[in-house]
Amino acid sequence: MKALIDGRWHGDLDSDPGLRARFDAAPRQGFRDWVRAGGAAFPAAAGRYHLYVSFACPWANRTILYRKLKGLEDAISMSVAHPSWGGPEGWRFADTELSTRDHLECRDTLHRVYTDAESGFTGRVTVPVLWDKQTRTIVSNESGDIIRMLDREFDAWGDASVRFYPDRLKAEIDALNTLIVPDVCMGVYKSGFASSQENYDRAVAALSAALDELEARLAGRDYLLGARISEADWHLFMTLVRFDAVYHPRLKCTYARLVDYPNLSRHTRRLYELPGVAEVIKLDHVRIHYFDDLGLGNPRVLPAPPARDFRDAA
Ligand SMILES: N[C@@H](CCC(=O)N[C@@H](CS)C(=O)NCC(=O)O)C(=O)O
Repeated sequence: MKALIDGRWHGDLDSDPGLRARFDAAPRQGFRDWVRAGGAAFPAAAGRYHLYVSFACPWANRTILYRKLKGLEDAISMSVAHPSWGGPEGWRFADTELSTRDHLECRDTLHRVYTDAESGFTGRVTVPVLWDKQTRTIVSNESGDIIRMLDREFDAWGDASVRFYPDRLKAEIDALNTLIVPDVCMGVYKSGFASSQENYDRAVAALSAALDELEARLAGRDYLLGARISEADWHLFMTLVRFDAVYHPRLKCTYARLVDYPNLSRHTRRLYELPGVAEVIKLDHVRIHYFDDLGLGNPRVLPAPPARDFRDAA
């Protein structure tokens, strides 16, 4: 694990059990402020906010996607970290084919962005980050909050007709998210990072039960709510578009592949083909990231066998 403790960067916490214990005991810090149209602390504005992202990360990728679909590329600037996170510095910025420099302050690592915002920060250094150029701080490092800000707070500069979390559908979307986020979006990580066979078996069972339920729900429907695309579709999409490339082979989600689910495959393809979407999905970044050193220290956890065996009819 890599993290900041009291503002000091540690590129390999697990090599020092004392430090790791200190980190585990420390209260977690994070940034959960909110940009609001007409707000006082962080008012929505064009040119004021900046995203630090990685195309490899599904959470950051959602913010990149919303920025694109809401037409906010001119209003909110963006720097892209290199997909290879496994080195001693974690997320890094540089002008390369796969990354950009930090356009704002030429910092070469994301951990410097965090300590510039909070010099004594303790916590993991994650993408995405929404940075406020005016107060030189991080507004939020929680993608679920950031996409909702982009969805409605920047309408003066973006496409107000695009809305993925409308008031009248919030309850239905929240109910779907309650299944999709913990069992699918997080489920692939719970599977891949499980440190015991028991935890792995539980994660992979919950994941496949959720996928079966969503497959059934999508029978005869274009999107999870019917004809209208919502936030829940994008949560699901960001995981499924990576599924066969990395989650199946690398995070031991081996029970079935996306292509084994006709409705989920159709749903993923339908979203992928919408204008603007394919441009922000970069499977080369995704593959580099997930086959990099992610600290998957569980070689003894045995992946599930495929659900479909050779006796199944073709
Ligand atoms: N709560 C965060 C989680 C983001 C997250 O886990 N990002 C991963 C990449 S997929 C990361 O930056 N991990 C680095 C680390 O944990 O040290 C969000 O949804 O925004």
